[in-house]
Amino acid sequence: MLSVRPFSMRTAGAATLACCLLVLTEAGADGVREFNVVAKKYEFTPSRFEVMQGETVRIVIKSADSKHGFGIKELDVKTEVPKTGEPVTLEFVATEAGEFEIKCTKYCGKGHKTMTGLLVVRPNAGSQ
Ligand SMILES: [Cu+2]
Repeated sequence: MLSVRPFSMRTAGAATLACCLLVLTEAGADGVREFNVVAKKYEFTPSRFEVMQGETVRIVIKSADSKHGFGIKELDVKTEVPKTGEPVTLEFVATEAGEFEIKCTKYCGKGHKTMTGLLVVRPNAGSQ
């Protein structure tokens, strides 16, 4: 069950949220937290990513329409997402706890500026 998308719907209610928190306790079998993301005018789906500090995060992202970008400035993470729909994989370690804004880094039209997401890195209990 590695391809479960724990944070798929932005309309998630309380029940779904409780379920998500359970999922959050299990990283993938290889210790990597993987998310499959679709970029589409003008949103990322899912758009919110929650990981634990110290985890390796793998984002596999593809576009459903035009060229997009996926960037987290504070973490020096940036990639282009081609319009062909070819998935792009990026991987980084969430060394710092906090909330980091995700932005589309390629101009993709009128709503480009609103094409954002959020990476939430929860602190490890022992690290504070
Ligand atoms: Cu854009």
